[in-house]
Amino acid sequence: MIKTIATTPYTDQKMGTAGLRRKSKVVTQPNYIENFMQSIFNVIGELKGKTFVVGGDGRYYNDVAIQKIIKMAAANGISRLIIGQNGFISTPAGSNIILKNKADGGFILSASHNPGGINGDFGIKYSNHTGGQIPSSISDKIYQETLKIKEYKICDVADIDLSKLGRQEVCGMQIDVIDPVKDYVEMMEGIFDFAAIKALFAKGFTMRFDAMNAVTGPYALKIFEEILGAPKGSVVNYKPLPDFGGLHPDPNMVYAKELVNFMFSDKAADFGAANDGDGDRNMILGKKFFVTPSDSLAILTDHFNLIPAYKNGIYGVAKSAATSTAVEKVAKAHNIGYYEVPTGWKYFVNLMDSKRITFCGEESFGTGSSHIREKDGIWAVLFWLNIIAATGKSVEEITTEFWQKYGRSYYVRFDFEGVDTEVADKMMADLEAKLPSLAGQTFEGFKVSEAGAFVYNDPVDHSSTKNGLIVRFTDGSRIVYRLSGTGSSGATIRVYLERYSKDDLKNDPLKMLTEIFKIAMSISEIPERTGKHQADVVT
Ligand code: G16
Repeated sequence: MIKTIATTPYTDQKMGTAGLRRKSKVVTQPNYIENFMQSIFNVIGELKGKTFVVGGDGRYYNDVAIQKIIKMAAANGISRLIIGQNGFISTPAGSNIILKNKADGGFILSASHNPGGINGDFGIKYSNHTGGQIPSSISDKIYQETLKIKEYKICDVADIDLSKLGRQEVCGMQIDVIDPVKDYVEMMEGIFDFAAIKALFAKGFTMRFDAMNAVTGPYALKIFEEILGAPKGSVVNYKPLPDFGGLHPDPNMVYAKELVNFMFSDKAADFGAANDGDGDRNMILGKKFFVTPSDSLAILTDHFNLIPAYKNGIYGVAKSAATSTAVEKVAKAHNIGYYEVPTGWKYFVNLMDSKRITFCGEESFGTGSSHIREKDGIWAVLFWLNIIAATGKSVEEITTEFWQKYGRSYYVRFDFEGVDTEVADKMMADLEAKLPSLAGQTFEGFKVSEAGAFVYNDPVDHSSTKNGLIVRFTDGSRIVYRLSGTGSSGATIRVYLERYSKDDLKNDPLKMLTEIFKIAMSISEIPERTGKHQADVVT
């Protein structure tokens, strides 16, 4: 039943910040998935005896791609697949399943926060035995393989029924269809004080969790409503849909509009949160109050001792370079390790495995800990609920007290989308060449202390990665420029701005960053080069 099929390479199968992400219409071309998967299998080499986890966020084409992966895995000699019921597994739950079962890796079919559907995006995140996504050294090898692929192997059988839990066999390979929620819930119960959070809801505390018609709906219903007793109706948009019901499942102030409007209305709940398509991103809101992801990481870290799993101490904390420096001050105060890495959760994996860090987070609405090797949306929400339960304070009070203690890092990200790739690359190259000469110069009253490329030297595997450009000012303000690695067409230029204030705590971030924004535009020449005088998305 095993067939070898001839194929020709696609030249666009290079992975980005987190796996392969392309338009659905690209991925559905003949042999596109087959070429990519066979290239991965070829690079892994010996597959006999190996176990992989397979699932996805339920977006369009997940069902078709999962069947292809099962049949190819069997034909290539993989011994066992662990698959989420009906093909569903969130990214954080997938990482846990890999670690718990000591699997050799896994495939989560998702384009994360990108829209789904035939006109949306599709993607594949590939993790190894660490439970985290593969390092660039491996994804580079896979890309090289995709350029010379000539054939793939597939088992010629009917589609496999993934609706029933339990064991079955396909072409000599064992398949275990599992409940994707159960292990994840157990893990969360082992980390947080569920009794305290339950008592909080019993006292009348209200929340709204927006699953954005994506994968976290079943997880959130089970945890927040069923187990913790949040009022029925607290979890909204909980049914995963192939096109996310037309939503753009990116939990930020722009795309989680429905939740934001509710939380900024007079009917607001005490607490609001949203997750993205595959459940690894989170947004935290209080009543008429937004917590930036950078502040959220710093606040969670500052309160580690309130959480049962962390109360005996944490190793350290890491953030991506583009994330604000708020957490650096917390790390100093608690005298714990502090690391700055390139954008991409995979860069945290070595730090977690070597016990250098326990927490990590990014400006892109990602927070997590070493309980798994991916960021974890529901974990972040439970962490906040646990802090609220333990302190009896609101989201706004917790955040304001944090600013009073450490000062406030005003932070805003500006995205310039759909830029011509050549224009964006040239802009970054020219800027990199120009930056060192800016040191010592003053713009709009801000003096540049140093400027140049961000280079990360991994302390564990000693690899070196260049990611983005940073301009630092003498007062602690910063501008970071990067090209996004998660888009599916064209280039997105991200400009991240930060300004620190010790005592001006209740100002408007955009107002505080007016001058820095002007400087960022003038030194990069983004308006002149792209024709865009305003960012497409501001978060
Ligand atoms: C992925 C990565 C994150 C990264 C984000 C944005 O998240 O795992 O580490 O911060 O992309 O990357 P970029 O700025 O290159 O678009 P996700 O949630 O999309 O998998």
